[in-house]
Amino acid sequence: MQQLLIATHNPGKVREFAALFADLQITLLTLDDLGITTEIAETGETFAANAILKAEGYMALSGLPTLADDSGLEVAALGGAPGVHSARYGGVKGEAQLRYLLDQLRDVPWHARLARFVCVIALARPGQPTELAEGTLPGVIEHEPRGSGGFGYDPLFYLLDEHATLAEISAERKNMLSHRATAARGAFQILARWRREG
Ligand code: ITT
Repeated sequence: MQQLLIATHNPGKVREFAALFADLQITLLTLDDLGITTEIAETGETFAANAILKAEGYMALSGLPTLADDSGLEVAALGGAPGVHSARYGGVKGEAQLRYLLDQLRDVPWHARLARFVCVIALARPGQPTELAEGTLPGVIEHEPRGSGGFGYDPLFYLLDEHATLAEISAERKNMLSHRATAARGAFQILARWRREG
């Protein structure tokens, strides 16, 4: 196996995967590189179901071994929301989405703001069963956004061990400890085996 399609429209994820797979001697291609503009609907109710839908859907379109992830934020005080709906939570994007989440947690004190990021990576290749790797990262939802690194909910996600939000630590540090990094380490092992198999 020489090439792997990283099937995401999120440039933040492309950057993180490129760094996480830098040591793997495989050429990483993006949907943009292949001119694929099709959107595969994420209709699953779990991260795994959506990751599989995307990996198998984009593999069918490209004919290439394909990696897709589904990831999101689960907030305990919101019963696990936004979960698989993280990307479109509140029907808004960017800063407005952070404000929307803060509004939902307006009266929730520090000790009850427990949350976690979840990432499930699906790896699909033609004619073989799709394989999965998972990672999670626990944290606490801040009262105000802090930091400018990362993407999505990072400025609100406070890490107790780092005394900082995910948007305040370096990209290198995020890529050591994030939910996506843990899942990517599992995916790395799967891809190394695929390479050995040819
Ligand atoms: P693709 O489906 O094209 O990969 P997406 O952004 O829609 O891109 P997801 O469906 O996996 O990706 O939605 C994940 C959302 O969860 C993402 O848009 C962020 O809002 C949030 N999220 C996931 N990982 C994150 C991270 O590391 N830091 C901050 N927010 C994250």
